[in-house]
Amino acid sequence: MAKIALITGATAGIGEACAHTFAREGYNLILTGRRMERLEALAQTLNEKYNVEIAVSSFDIRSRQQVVKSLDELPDNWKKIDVLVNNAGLSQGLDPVDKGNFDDWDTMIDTNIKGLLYVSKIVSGWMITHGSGHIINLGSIAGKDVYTNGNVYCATKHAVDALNKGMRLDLLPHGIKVTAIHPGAVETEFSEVRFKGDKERAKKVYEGFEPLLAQDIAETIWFVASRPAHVNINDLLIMPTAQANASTIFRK
Ligand code: NDP
Ligand code: 8X3
Repeated sequence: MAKIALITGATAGIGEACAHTFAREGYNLILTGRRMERLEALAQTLNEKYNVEIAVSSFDIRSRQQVVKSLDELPDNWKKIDVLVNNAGLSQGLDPVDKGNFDDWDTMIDTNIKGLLYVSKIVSGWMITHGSGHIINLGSIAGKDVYTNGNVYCATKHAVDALNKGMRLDLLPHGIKVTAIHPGAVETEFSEVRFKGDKERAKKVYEGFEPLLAQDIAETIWFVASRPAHVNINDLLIMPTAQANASTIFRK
C-alpha cells in the first residue's frame, strides 16, 4: 500500500515542490492551503504525471475550528499518515518593533505557531494510534538567529525550533520521528507575501546572489523522510552558498 504524506501550504513554494517530490516517489498525498483552485490544479497534474492519489483540503490554518473540521472530515483510510510536512507559514512586514503592525504580528503568530500546533496535535494523535510516523517542521535560519526588523517572524521560527525539540521528546516513546529543516533564503512567494504584493521589493531580496530553490528544500526533506527506520535527523540547517547567517549574504 502506498504511503501517505500530508503537506500543509502546498499551493506555492516549498510545499508545492514537496508535493512534486513525494508524488514522484510514489506517495499518496493530502495537500492543504487556502487557495483551493491551486490545490485542485496541482492534484490533477500530480495524478496524471505520477498516477498517485491526491486528496485536497482547503482551510485557513489559523482557524482551530477549520483545522479540526477539515482533518476530521478526511476518510479514515487517509488518516494513516506516514509523513506530515508542517510547511504552511509566512512573514508579514519588516519593521522595527516600535513600528510593527499588530495585525501582522497576530497573523505570523497564529499561522506559524498556532496553526502548526493545531495540525500537529491531530496528526500526531493518528500517528500514535498507528504506531509510526514522521513529522517534519519547517523552521528557518530565522529560528536560529535574529536579523534587524525580523523580530516577530524570528520569534515565531524560534518557537518552531522549540516545538520541534518538544515534539521529539513527547513522541519518542511512540517511535515517531520529528525533524526540523531550517533554510536560509529560498526564492518562493515568501518575500512577495512579506511585502504584501510588492513584487519589485520582493525581487530585490534575491538579487546579486544565487538563492536556494524550493526544489532544493524538497529534495532535502525527501532525503530526511527516506532514511532507514532507525535513523532520525533531528535538525538541519541549509543555506545558499552565498549566505553565512541570517543577515550576512555575499552579493556580487
Ligand atoms: P510561500 O509563500 O511560497 O508558500 C507559503 C505556503 O503557506 C502557501 O502554500 C500558503 O498557502 C500557505 N499558508 C500561508 N498562510 C496560510 C494560512 N493561513 N492557512 C493555510 N495555509 C497558509 O512560502 P515558502 O514556500 O517560502 O514558505 C514555506 C515555509 O518555509 C514557511 O513556513 C516559511 O516560513 C519557511 N521558510 C521559508 C524560507 C524562504 O526564504 N522562502 C526560508 C526559511 C523558511 P495559501 O496562501 O494558499 O493559504
Ligand atoms: C525565511 C528566510 O531570512 O527571510 O525564513 O528569515 S529569512
